[in-house]
Amino acid sequence: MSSTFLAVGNCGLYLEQGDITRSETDAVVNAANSGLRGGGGVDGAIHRAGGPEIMAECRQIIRQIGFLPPGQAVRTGGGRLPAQHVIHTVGPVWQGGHASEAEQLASCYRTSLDIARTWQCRSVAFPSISTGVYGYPLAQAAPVALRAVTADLRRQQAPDKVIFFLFDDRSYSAYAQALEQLAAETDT
Ligand code: AR6
Repeated sequence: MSSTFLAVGNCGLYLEQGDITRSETDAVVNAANSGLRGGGGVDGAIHRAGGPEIMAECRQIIRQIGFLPPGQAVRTGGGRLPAQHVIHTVGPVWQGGHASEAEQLASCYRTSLDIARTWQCRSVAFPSISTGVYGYPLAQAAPVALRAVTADLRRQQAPDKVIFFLFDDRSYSAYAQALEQLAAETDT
């Protein structure tokens, strides 16, 4: 287990390798689909670990809003997860990079952090949104994700702690490299 850290004002951004369902942050973010139907990857893991209450709330939300567009986010309770809140966001499906994928991906992180602040979360865990089933290349997604979060933390100075839970070595390395690059730019 290795970890990496960047201070952003009074807030801290951390990279950890591991399973987000074990995160003890106030909120965890789910890489969902527009129907909030559950699925594979991190979405499947969150629903399995959190139990049926989360899906029941998702169904209720979809009855109200129809579908959740890419870049947007909604909140449910955490069910049996250690986290009290799950923030479900829909990443873009990679289509080659010219279909506003980067803007939509950045928006996932910003809108999720907005919701976390609304619920007074002091700590939030993110997965690497869109880089699994949705096919967003890791080397391109990592800097978009880290820049979106650091810019937002710099403006808002909350939540205190944001952790990226990277599931595998490849994801962890891509984010560690992107964070190093960002830290170097911030220093200069
Ligand atoms: N903890 C942290 N990260 C995880 C975990 C976990 N337990 N499990 C997988 N990952 P994906 P997407 C990583 O496919 O690309 C679903 O079916 C995974 O290794 O979960 O946004 C939804 O229902 C990868 O690095 O999300 C949607 O239909 C990252 O999480 C669709 O997939 C994201 O991979 C969303 O696709």
